[in-house]
Amino acid sequence: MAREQWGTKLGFMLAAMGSAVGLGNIWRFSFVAGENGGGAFLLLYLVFVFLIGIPLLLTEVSIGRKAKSDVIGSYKTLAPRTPWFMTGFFGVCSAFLILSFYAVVAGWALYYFVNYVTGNFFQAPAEGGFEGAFGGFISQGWQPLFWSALFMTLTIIIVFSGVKKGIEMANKIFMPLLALLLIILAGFSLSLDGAMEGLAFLFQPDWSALTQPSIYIQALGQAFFSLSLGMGALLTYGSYLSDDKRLPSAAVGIGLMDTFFAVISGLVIFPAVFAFSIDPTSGPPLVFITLPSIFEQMPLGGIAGLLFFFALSLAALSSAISILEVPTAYFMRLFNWTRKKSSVIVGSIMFFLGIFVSLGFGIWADVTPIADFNILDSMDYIASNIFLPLGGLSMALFVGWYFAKPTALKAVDLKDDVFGNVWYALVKYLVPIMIIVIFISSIQ
Ligand code: VAL
Repeated sequence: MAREQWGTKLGFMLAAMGSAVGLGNIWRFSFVAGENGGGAFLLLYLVFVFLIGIPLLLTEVSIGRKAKSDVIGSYKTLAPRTPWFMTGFFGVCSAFLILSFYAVVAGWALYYFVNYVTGNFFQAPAEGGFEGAFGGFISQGWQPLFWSALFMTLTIIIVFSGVKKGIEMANKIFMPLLALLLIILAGFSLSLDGAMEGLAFLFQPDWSALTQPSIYIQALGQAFFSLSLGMGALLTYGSYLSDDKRLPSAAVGIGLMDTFFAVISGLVIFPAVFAFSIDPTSGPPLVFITLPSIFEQMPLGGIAGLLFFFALSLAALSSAISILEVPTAYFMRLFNWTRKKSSVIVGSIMFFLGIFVSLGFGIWADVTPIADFNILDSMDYIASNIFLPLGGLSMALFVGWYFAKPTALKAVDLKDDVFGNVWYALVKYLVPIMIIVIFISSIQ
């Protein structure tokens, strides 16, 4: 069977941006930044995106394009009879962990969307406000599971239809819509009383936060998560790309777009967080409490909320399909399964794992696998802060040290000039050193 391919480079770009821009930029970025001091976190995050993220993004896509195989098969093709294929296992494991909780949170977004359709959330519930409404919803057994199942079903259907067309099209419309809505929301949020405090929180780094080792690993994990890096999604998407498409501009474009969405969501969330006296360290529920409070105050806020949660659900969907694609492609090759069989089995396993995540907000709220982290936070920590960076480290070592320099440069479409040499030096030396240092210091 001929390997599937993207129609055009634009198609690939849109799919890769669709993968990158998702709950990570809005939901995860806000609460991780909120928990890690705001400004100092943002600064570190930006440094990591540019020095580590974008160079590795280019690297990851190029490995897939060169090998034309799944995340494990690619390393086996490029480095036969060596242990480099283990790099791919980090990707597959991360994909399983991440989509399991991602689908739960995306289910929350769907639930919010529907509550805006019915008008339920136009106004805060008299008792407990949005905080109470959200807490009440996620702590139930069946309700959140239903929404998560619905989201996972949609994801599976798109992946097994093999139609990137549909999602390419949807992204073309909804990414600009999401961007537009975020810009309007940021404008509104900034006009609230007390907004300046939020701006200061986000843009005036409290330098003392930098003495905390955990902020480095958190910022690194966020850069990987948000760029869809190290989970094999970009590698797998790259494998559907023909050799004549140039990569460097695509990688920079994807990285910049993703960063734009993160910064603009910061501008929406933090002014409002301070204006409504919400605790910035509220963790994963943060945006689900803050956003409805903004919409409630805004003229035509109900409509804005409806559009926003619709666009957010779609952004989550275009990210989720890229994660599901990773093990789906791997099992298709490994067991000779059809696309349909592979995606249904993998997706169902992930949904099953997600049940634990969801119940971690209800009857298993006191289950804390790591430190005082609940089930979602624990899975997220292992995947985002450990597996993704380790996969990235291994990938950098592979291209920097296993490949000869001309091979590495050719793989990413760079020449032996300034750009080529900067990229090469980053991937060969700086990226591995930075990741190792951050790891060691975070363990201490
Ligand atoms: N990068 C996406 C996001 O930020 C997913 C694939 C993790 O939501």
